[in-house]
Order: sequence, then structure tokens, then C-alpha cells
Amino acid sequence: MTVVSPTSAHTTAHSAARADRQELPPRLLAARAAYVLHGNDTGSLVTAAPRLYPHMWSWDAAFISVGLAHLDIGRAVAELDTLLAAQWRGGMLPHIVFTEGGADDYFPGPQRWGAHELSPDAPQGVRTSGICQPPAHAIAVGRLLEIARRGGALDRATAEDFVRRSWPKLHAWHRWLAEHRDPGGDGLLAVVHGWESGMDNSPRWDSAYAGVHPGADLPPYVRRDLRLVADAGMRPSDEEYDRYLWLVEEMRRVGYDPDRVVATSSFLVGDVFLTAIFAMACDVLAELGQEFGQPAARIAELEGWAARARSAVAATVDPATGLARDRDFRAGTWSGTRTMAGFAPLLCGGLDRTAERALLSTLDGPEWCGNPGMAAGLVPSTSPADEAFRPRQYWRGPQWPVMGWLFGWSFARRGWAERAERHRAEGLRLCSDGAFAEYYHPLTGEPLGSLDQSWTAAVVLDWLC
Ligand code: 2M8
Repeated sequence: MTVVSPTSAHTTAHSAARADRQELPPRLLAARAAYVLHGNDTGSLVTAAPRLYPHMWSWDAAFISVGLAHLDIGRAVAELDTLLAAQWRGGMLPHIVFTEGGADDYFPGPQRWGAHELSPDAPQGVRTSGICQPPAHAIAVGRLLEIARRGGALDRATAEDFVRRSWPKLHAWHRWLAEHRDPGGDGLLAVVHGWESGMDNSPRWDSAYAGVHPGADLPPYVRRDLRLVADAGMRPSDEEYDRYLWLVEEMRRVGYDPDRVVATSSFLVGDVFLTAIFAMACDVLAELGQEFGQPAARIAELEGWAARARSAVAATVDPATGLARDRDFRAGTWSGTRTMAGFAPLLCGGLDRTAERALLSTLDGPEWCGNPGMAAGLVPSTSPADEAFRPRQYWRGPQWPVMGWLFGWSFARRGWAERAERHRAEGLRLCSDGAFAEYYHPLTGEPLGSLDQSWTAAVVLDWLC
């Protein structure tokens, strides 16, 4: 277990901003990360965080399973099995799997979603929300297998058996996205709620949310999240929550039928970042399919979806800035803010060399990772140079260690070892305080949002081990 010390000129500049922070040595940091994952483990699932998020979230579970794999392969597999057991009949993996008995500790809970009562597709025996999240799962399965293969025969057998069992379910999940979430027909996958992107209040969605008008018949509700963070200003506003809940109301009214949801939702946005994740996850699943003797026709489908998604991501690039953009299908407009989603093509590939080089130098430049005022050189959720930048507010500016992991993993896969290593080192530096915060102030390194957040602990373990 080694932690790479910062060496480049710009990481040295970054560290100056954080001289006052405690830094745990790697062994202690790893032990504390393991302790967080154990502490958040209910037995069948690891909650996303102890108080703010006391249930399983879909893409959190993917990253969490990577961390668990370093502790216990069987437990990591069980985590993904829990999620897959909640798969909807059509193939959708739901964004929340609720813990038993925990109906009132998160809002909106299972009653407000009403998925079980309203949709014949909802799974039996478990309560879930009615939307999805980015498909990072196959990426996690691939990483889990790599980790297991470093261990003994039992670990390998457990992981390989899991790949065989889960492959058809993951294929069905990808098919659901390809069939129901490609309203433009060109491979750019759409979300019907900002929660589906996982970047709930990112300025990426501001203009699309401006077109969501909560009706007077929006049932009343009481938020729980504001009581659970130190500063309510770190969370989305009440106006934003009204819109979030109104979209749920719209989906309830069409019984969560996937095509009716796409046809009627007042929010329908082609999500370039989710599409890039989909492209990478299809690649990984196709490779696993080859290795594990899955049907050739299904592997070919995955390869086709990956290729379409990759070229759809490349086609969103703004010629003026070189950044990728989201597409508001309702308004027929492109997003204009500078968020981390702009770098989606660097994750999945698809640009020509000149455009890719230009985007890499934007990433390294002063408006992004090379900003000398930043505490660590990880991609902030919104550029400090954008007028929408809010350094303490959730997806409007903070750095998210889990996104740092995703960028690093993608860069390693693309053959950019030095960049991947830099992300690992910078991510570890940000998290070395041992708070395992949900997100961090990009200028001061202050831990923000929920502490002991499971996916943060998980990616730190993967970086350390
Ligand atoms: C956040 O989202 C939930 C709603 O899904 C919330 O704010 O209540 C997001 O950061 C999302 O990406 C994440 O999966 C979830 C749990 O960590 O929290």
C-alpha cells in the first residue's frame, strides 16, 4: 500500500492551500475506510451514508462494491446481488433500493414514489424508487473481478461465478437504456429527472428545470435532508425540490410506464456524462461476455450500443469551447454551463486527436484542474470560472472523490497511466483527512455534505490497495 506524494508543480501549488489539514497515514486511512464501510453495512446492503442516505443507491452500490472487494469478495458480490434483485421487469435498475422498515428516514420514501402500487414492472418483495441512475455497474463488476484475481482460488471462483450470473441481468439493464432512453435515435441517452444523472442540482439542468412547472396539486411534503447537513446552503433549494417532486408526480400519473414517462415528462434531457458511462460499461460488459462465453449476438448488441453512444457523445461537442454538452429534448437547446460533464469524451473516447488534445489541455488549464487556487487537482463539478460556480453547494462546484475515481479509472483504461496516477494521488490528498466526505470545497479542501459517505470510503480503499 503506497501513497504517491505530489511532485508536479501544480500539485505543489495545490497543497499550499491545505497546509492546516490533518493527513492520516495510508494504513490508518485504509483502516478507517474499511471501518466506514462496515459501519454503514446493514447486512444485505451498505447504505450510501449513515444518516442522510440510509438506503442503497444504484450507482453508489457499484462504487461501494469495488471498495468492498478489497475487504471481502463475497460481501462485494452480495452488494451487487442485492441491487440486481431489485431489477424491474423490463430491465431497469432502480435508483434507490429501500432498506426494510426504513420508510420514514428518507424523503421521498417508498410511499411517495408508490412504484410498487402503480407499476406492474416493479420487483416483488423489495421497495424501490421509480427512476434509474448512471450505469456504472459493469465497470464495477470488471474491477471486482480484477481485484478477486489477485486473491486466492475461492475469491476468483466467487467473482467468476458472479460474472456468469449477473451478465444477462446487466445486459438486460443496458438494453432497457438503449431501447427506452434514446429519444433522439442517435445514441444520446436521456434522463427524465436530474436525480437520474446522479448530479442532482448541477447547473447542467438549470434551464431544463426552468421548464418544469409544479402544479398547484403537488402533494405537500417535508424535506428531511436539511436537518442532516451542517449548512442547508450545501443542499438544493426548496424551489428545486418542488420541481424534483413534481416530476415524480408526473411519473406516478403514467404508472412509471417507461415510454409514457419519456413521452410526458416535462424534463427530458440527453445526458452526455451518463451516455459516456454507458459506452464504457457496454465495452466492459462485451469484453466480459467474450471471456465468459456469452451469446455472440448479445455481445454484438453491446458493441453496437457502445459505438453509438461514443459517437453521440462526440457529436455534442461545442465547437466554440471543445466541451461536450447535454441536449434538452423538450426545448431543443444545448446546455451552456461549464461542468465536469463537458469532459465526457475524454472518458469514453470518440474525438479526433486534435479535439482530444485541446480538451485535455482545457482539463489541465486554470479553469479546471490546473486552477492554482484549488486545494487538490481533481475535476470540480463546476468550473470555478463559470458564473454558476458555488464552491460549497453539492454538484454546483465541489469536488467529488468518487468522480475523481471514475476519471482516473477511465484514463487508465484509455492508456493514460500518468494522468490516472495523478488523479489517484490528488484524490488521496483530498481525502487524507479521513472524513470521507460526500464532497469537498475545491478551494479549501473542507469536507462538505454527508461524512462517512460509503462511496468515498470505497474509492479511497481502491486507491490505496
Ligand atoms: C444524491 O442524490 C439523492 C437523490 O437521489 C439526494 O440528494 O437525496 C446524489 O449525489 C446521487 O448521485 C447519489 O447517488 C445519492 C446517494 O449518495 O445522493
